[in-house]
Amino acid sequence: MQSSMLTTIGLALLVAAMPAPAQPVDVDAAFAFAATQLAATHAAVPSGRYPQHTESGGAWYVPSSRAWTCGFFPMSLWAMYERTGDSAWRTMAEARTSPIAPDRYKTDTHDLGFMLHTSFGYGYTLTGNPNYRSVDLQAAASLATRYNAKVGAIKSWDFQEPFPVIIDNMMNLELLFWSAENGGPSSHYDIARQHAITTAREHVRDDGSSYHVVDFNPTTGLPAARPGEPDPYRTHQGLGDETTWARGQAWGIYGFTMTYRFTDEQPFLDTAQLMADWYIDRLPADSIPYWDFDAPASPSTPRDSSAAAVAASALLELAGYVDGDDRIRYINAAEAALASLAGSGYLAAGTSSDAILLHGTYNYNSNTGVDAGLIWGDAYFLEALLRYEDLMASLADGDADRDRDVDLDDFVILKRNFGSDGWWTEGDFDGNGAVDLDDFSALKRNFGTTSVPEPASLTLLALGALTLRRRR
Ligand SMILES: [Ca+2]
Ligand SMILES: [Ca+2]
Repeated sequence: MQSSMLTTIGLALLVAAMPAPAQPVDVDAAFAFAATQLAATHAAVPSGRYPQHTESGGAWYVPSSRAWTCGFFPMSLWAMYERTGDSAWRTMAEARTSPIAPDRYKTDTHDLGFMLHTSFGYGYTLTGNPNYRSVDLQAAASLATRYNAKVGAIKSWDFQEPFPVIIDNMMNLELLFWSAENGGPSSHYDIARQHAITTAREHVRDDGSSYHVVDFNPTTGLPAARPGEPDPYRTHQGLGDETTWARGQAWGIYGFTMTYRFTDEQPFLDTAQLMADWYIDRLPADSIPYWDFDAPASPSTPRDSSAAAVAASALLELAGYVDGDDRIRYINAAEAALASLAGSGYLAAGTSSDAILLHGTYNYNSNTGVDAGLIWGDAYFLEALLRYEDLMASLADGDADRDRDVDLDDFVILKRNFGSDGWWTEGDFDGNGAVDLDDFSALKRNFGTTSVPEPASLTLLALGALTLRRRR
């Protein structure tokens, strides 16, 4: 009787002593919540309507498929299909993709990548459906009609004439690069590349921050103030002409990283890193930017969680193109943002919001979707989570700092945390929540896969192993 009571107390103590999940981002929980929200949205929103931003009370505002945001709901559904392979998600994604098809002939917007490459393009990647490819190629052809060779850029908007180019436009280049590789004309590659060159030159400031809008004279091709504006370098959705609108900065990081993916040209990588470093250095403690980097840092200033989601996804791709401390910095920054987004402060779980994420800012200046759920924030959050899972799965056991080498730096990390609770970046490579001898064995097995072998380190490792044994 007494002994069984002791056992019960012992078990209770054991349970109480169990550490909270040590991993910074609970990817499974985030996807489980996303599944609930997306299925509910699919059930509630009529065919041909698309969630864009949440209104007061948390319900989606649902414009038609003519809205620039129509591609992000199918993108979210395709992301669920990519992760699960569940045909139910594919059926939902297909149902939300097909009504967008007529938009492939639109030539009055630069947003064709946002509308069709997220839906038809992503669907083509996952299913190989040849009709999807045809639709996406036509969208690329329509987008290319907006290119002006004098300016060296695609015209972004048909309002605010004569020729505005916005940093967001970088995102739509992926459609053109993809087209050139998938049966479209090679000129699509040249157009996208030249647009990126022009944007790097005109929109990105020397310190890595960015202008939202630059106006051009379509005849001379030079930056020129439009009627009623003092300067061609200005903002539309930001706080001021000389400030940095948070989402614009995120679109830029993503756009130049993606452009490097297709071109392999160092200046695009340099631009992506310049913008990324500027962004990371100026984030608040929770890694979610205020809607504009020059907005006052105060509890009442709206954040833009969607900028954080876009940037996190971009930083995870960028980390794949660099080494050493740069790679570690980008992974850590993306992870910190995802930890906040997937945490109780930003995930909409337990609220009345129809979205996955809270606290986005669509357009502060027009008071549209301020402190709201934003469908593109949700979509890029899921993309970032998928990239984060891929990254973690790609690491060799022992690579605690995630720089692709298993070397002395990793051993020092493991040694510091040996015998403690932890997760990967503390040295828990087998995921049992403890940094222990099994993890040390895994590190030892892969030790020296470093590209620059350090002869002395193996001796140090042996010494370290002795220390570890003594501590046990
Ligand atoms: Ca390492
Ligand atoms: Ca372990």
